[in-house]
Amino acid sequence: MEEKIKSIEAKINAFAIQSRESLEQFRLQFISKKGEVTALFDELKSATAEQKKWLGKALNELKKLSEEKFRHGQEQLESTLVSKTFDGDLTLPVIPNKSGSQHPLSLTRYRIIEIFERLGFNVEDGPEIEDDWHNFTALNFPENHPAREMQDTFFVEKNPDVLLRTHTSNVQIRLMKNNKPPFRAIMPGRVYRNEAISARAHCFFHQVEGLYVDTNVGFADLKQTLYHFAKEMFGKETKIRLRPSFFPFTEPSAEIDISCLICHGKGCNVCKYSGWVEIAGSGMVHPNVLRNCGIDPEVYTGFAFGMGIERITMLRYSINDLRLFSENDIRFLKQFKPVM
Ligand code: 2NL
Repeated sequence: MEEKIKSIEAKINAFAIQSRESLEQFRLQFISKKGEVTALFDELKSATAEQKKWLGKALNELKKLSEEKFRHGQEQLESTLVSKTFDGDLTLPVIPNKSGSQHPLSLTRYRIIEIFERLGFNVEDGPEIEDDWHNFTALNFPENHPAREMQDTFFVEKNPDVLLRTHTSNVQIRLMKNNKPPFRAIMPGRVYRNEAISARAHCFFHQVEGLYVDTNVGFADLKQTLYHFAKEMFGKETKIRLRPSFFPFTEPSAEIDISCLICHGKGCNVCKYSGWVEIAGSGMVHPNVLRNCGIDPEVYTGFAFGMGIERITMLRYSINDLRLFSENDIRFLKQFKPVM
């Protein structure tokens, strides 16, 4: 055993690491699972307790020697590669620059912004920590509405209530309250709801809301704007369907469905065999909401809508689990467009 250690030590010291190939050769011969140093550790098992004392120490030193030689060789190779690259040999391959990629939710957000900017919508931003008035009261939520409950909303403080916004409508309220119409804007941002995490729900997600307030804005404007959006986002063959709905802040209200991109109406898993997929909620801004923001509903009307960025991204890239968006698994993230 002592002889073996000496001979391997000599081999390590004599080994010349001059290239990537010899570095790998060194690793295989000494350090890898089947390497000579590793093999000695296996032999250690059959040594007597007395032998183990000094053998263990000698082997650990040998191991350290091989690893240090490997690391040193690696550093030398890298620095010669760098100095060669800058020493005038322009034919050497470049050292690859690992760039990251854009998050799929960002890619979708950018695309949504692009579509609405071309229709003259501004992008607005606001706080994620909000008071009760901007998140609920101004939006015509009744005092006892279930969304206000502790089970549905994250509270930062109670009485007076401070909470994590449950939608980005608070931005529209601030916009309308502090400015004069007309308004044409979209509000992308993160929102929070007290829900158990699963493939279909998360305690935070992303939304884009939109608002158009002016004289003579009607339901036809809402319909045409969202039809245009659907065609730009999902392809010009896309059809839309409006279904009656209810929100405290709009009247009338409608859910917006698009024709299923996967089966084109034939029926599939994604559309639950209906041929239609819900992408947004919408409606004409409730006169109470306009009044709450100091806007005369006899003069001005408007439409508003809200959509989930996760949902649109899942449809766009056929992603079937919401948790992928927040796990930061590099194998998922690097499938999307690289950062330029
Ligand atoms: C949905 C529904 C919607 C709005 C959001 C809104 C905001 C103001 C006034 C009126 Cl300040 N409406 N926002 C309107 C209709 C629907 O979102 O299902 N979102 C995922």
